[in-house]
Amino acid sequence: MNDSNTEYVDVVVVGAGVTGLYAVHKLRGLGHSVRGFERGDDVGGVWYWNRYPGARCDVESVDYSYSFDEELQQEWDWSEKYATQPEIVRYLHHVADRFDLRRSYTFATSVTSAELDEETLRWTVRTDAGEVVSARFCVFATGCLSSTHVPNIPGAGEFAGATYHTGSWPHEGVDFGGLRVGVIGTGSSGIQAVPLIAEQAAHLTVFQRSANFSVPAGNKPLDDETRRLQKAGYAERRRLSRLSGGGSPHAAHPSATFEVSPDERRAAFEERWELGGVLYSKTFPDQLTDRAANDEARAFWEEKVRALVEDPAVADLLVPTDHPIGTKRIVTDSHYYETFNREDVRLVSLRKNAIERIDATGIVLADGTRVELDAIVFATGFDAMTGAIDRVDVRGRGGRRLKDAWSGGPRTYLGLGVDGFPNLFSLSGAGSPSVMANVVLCAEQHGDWLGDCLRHLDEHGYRAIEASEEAVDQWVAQCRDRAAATLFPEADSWYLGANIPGKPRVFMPFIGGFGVYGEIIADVAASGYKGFALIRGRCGPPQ
Ligand code: NA7
Repeated sequence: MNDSNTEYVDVVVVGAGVTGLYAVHKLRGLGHSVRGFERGDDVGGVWYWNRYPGARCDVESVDYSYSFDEELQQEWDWSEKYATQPEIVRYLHHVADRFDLRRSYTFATSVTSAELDEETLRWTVRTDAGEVVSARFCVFATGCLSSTHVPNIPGAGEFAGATYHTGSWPHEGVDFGGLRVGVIGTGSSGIQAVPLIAEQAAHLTVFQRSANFSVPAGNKPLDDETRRLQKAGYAERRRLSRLSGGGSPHAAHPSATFEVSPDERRAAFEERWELGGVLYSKTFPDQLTDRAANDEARAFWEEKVRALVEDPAVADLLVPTDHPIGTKRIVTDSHYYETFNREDVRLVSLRKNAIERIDATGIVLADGTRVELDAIVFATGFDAMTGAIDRVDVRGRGGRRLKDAWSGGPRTYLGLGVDGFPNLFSLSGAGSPSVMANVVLCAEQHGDWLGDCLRHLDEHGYRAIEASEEAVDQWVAQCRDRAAATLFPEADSWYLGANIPGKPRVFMPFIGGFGVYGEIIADVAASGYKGFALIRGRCGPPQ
């Protein structure tokens, strides 16, 4: 029955980040009616929320930009090698304006539930604003790092000062001038924020549970000539990126670590160090699979970092001992290590002296030391990959909740489909390479695949597509086995859900590389969508 309060569309897209925006553009361009919902009051996704000082992308700006439109690619000028959060938001606003994407979205509105009607195989999507939309396809582009994690520290509610989480930073900004600030967490967010907060605050205490590997970005302004060359070389740059492991044009050294002489090895590490940041994880192809090779990379890193830190005792604390280099994403920093040479910055290792509680005036450590604070910044990360989708009450066949289906870890086929949830797609999420690659190209890869898939369904008279249980089992096993062949499982990372107490320890991303993954999903499409059941019958809204 046609309910007058219900809007009927072909596709609902949840999320207006990099991935959702492209999906809306692509599917609209193919003639589908699309309704988008976004929790924030404008486009941007992760870049809308993560406005902390120092927030910056760790993929070079020339690569962290859409490739689908040559004019867009040529007209946009990035000002720095690594773009800041405000510049990325400006870029996404530009994209939204240029392709008139906002008209498809309702902002400041969260999707609360999505329920399958098993008879029509349509999805009824409800929002916190009371809207009800019936969609043939329900597409989650909810991001991998959008559900913030605040640890449960006793007494946190008693703190009289201000508290912030890097992942939901006040839009009006924060003035730390004259304040005693504590930052808890030394992942990407903490490491990026610390140097800037140190510049502002009267005193900064950094509370580090695990030391992290970070490599200076080597960030710099881009001049006109560099931009001209980058734009002229875009076609080749994108070609190489699409073949690559990480969605950028950089390839590892052609030889394995110990196939080259010590001098050559050192020169290769030096070159990668100069390239900057996360790219250091791929100097040699065996760096993340062979422990001895990894140790070589780690030793070079340690030498570099110890040279930046004046106090050897502080350097000792900053050198990770609990995981191989690169098995947590290497952070891309600007002056992080040098910040610990400041008189007004102190590093507290929580491994040596844990946080016992927070009270009205600060943080009390296990040895009884009290750190008096005016503000606490939680840089404590996210319920990654599954947190955002878990917030929505998604019910598939037999009323089964997605959350229950995923209670042992996310289960997808290709990161795209889920058995028991026909016509539901997850883009750039669990089971895909997005968190290990350049998410902008991942967004295009998934958006294009989805567009082709929907066209295939329509052209062949199918109303629905549903991953088989067997294909899902095999994909989950493939993601697990590919990770098991590397050093990644040795780190307690968010890739494994290890940062969230009680979360099942399952390796969630596809680690085989962006290019390899692209071949796999293209092959599935070319085969007529093997691993999926294609379901015949009438589609479109009920009469
Ligand atoms: P991350 O990388 O998950 O980092 C979170 C940090 O917070 C990390 O240092 C954690 O230590 C620390 N943490 C988490 N819980 C606690 C508690 N209970 N006590 C003390 N410290 C804690 O999140 P980010 O936001 O920095 O970065 C996320 C991604 O964004 C990053 O990987 C890039 O891809 C971009 P731990 O290491 O768990 O011991």
